[in-house]
Amino acid sequence: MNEINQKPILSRDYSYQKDVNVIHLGLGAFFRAFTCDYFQRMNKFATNSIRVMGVCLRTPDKIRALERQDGLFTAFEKGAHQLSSQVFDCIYDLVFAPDNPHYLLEALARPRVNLVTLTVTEKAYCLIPSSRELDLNNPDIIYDLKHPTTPRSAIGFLVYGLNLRRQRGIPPFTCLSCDNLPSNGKALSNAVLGFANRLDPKLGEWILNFGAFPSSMVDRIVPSISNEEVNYISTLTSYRDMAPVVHESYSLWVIENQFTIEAKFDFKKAGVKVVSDVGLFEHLKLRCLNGTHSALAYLGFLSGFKTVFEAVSNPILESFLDYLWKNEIVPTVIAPPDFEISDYVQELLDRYKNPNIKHLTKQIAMDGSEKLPQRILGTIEDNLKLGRSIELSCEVIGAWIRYTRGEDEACNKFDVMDPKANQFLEIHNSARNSKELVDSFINLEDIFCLSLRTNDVFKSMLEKALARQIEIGTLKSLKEVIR
Ligand code: CS2
Repeated sequence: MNEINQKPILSRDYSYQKDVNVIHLGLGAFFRAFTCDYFQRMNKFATNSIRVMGVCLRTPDKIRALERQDGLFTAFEKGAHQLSSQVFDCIYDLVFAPDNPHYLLEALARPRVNLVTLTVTEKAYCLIPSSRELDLNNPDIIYDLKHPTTPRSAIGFLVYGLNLRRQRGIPPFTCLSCDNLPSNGKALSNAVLGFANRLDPKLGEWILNFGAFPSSMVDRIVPSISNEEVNYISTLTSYRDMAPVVHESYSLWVIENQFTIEAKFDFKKAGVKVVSDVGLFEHLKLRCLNGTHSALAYLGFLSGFKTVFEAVSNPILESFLDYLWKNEIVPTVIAPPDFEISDYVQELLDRYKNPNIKHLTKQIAMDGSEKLPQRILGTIEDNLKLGRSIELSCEVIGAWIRYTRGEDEACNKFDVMDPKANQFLEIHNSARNSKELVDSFINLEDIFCLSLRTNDVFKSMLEKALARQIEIGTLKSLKEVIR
């Protein structure tokens, strides 16, 4: 056994209570590095005011790791020039839902639990991306409608938990989405109400009348941690942590002031902006940050850059990003009150250039079919309506189409991580040229809304970008459009 494995693991030095008041679905790195950071700050003001039950719905690894260390974990903040760490202790109970769905459903029905937060990623909302309605053909939704005691999806658990509360005369909890979806509160209520109404329209009405689904904008770059980093962290600490997270220094959380009366947490004290309308913040962040993140992911990955830092260090990609922001993205967003967009964009570039954050382009490239509508396609739609340029955005969509083939420019093959990966492969196998590829892709109704599917300018611009990238390669193609 090496020295690291012999180290003690993290543990609490007292016997702690598992009487949680917040349930969080999705124990990924983002929740632990972002949401937990705010919960920790809140707990500094009122001791243990937030006690979280952490839930995983798909894989048990994180639960097992955190169970061994009593829910504690280390958060490493990596600024461009400094490092600091903290042990977070706001998670008090842990559940792998498939192991014990009954325990989770009963927890959701506990009167003390009045807030449920979610970081489950876009696809777990089971919505049709272009219409944002519940996808009744989604296999998990089909299954969950038939299995009230053993649901699989976040939506199924929320609705059956709410149903128990209604039957027992307990008011609903607030459902707070922390995922990167536009109007994520609305998206979540669409999914929950869509499911509840199928089950029992009276339940749907009760949730609509008494429930709350605030939208929120979440912003912090949290790359997935590598084994080397986990080992490195162990060398810095006196213990072995099996679930540490790394994150940048920046963070911003804006939440719509729309909670059930029972959920009285003081988010403001922790530095959260609580506002009446989060729309402008979401729009700005999804387009300026996530839009360019996806741009760097596809364009960078195809060109052989493994991380955002490597990609943005390439002068062509950096200039491309600058033009993309200035010419196509920023003109489509409106600044929230007291917010300077140019400062945000400048700061974004600095954040991408943080050499200590190793954010893999392949991580961001995942699930493009779910991400692109809100990140890039909305920008294209808005610019088309006003007759403005869409040339640069089309380079991004062109790169995404090439990425979905599962081969980079150096002919390295990779697995495309996307719910529609098989469909993409079929298209690539049958299309004979870039025109046919574009035709088939933009006819994917779940991704491209009607106005884009039927827009000739978009189609021809995309064909041009794709054909040029295939012919001369990504970076040369970008050089042509930023001249
Ligand atoms: C990223 C986001 O993985 C991705 O798709 O674009 O997770 C991004 O890092 C965060 O939204 C930053 O706030």
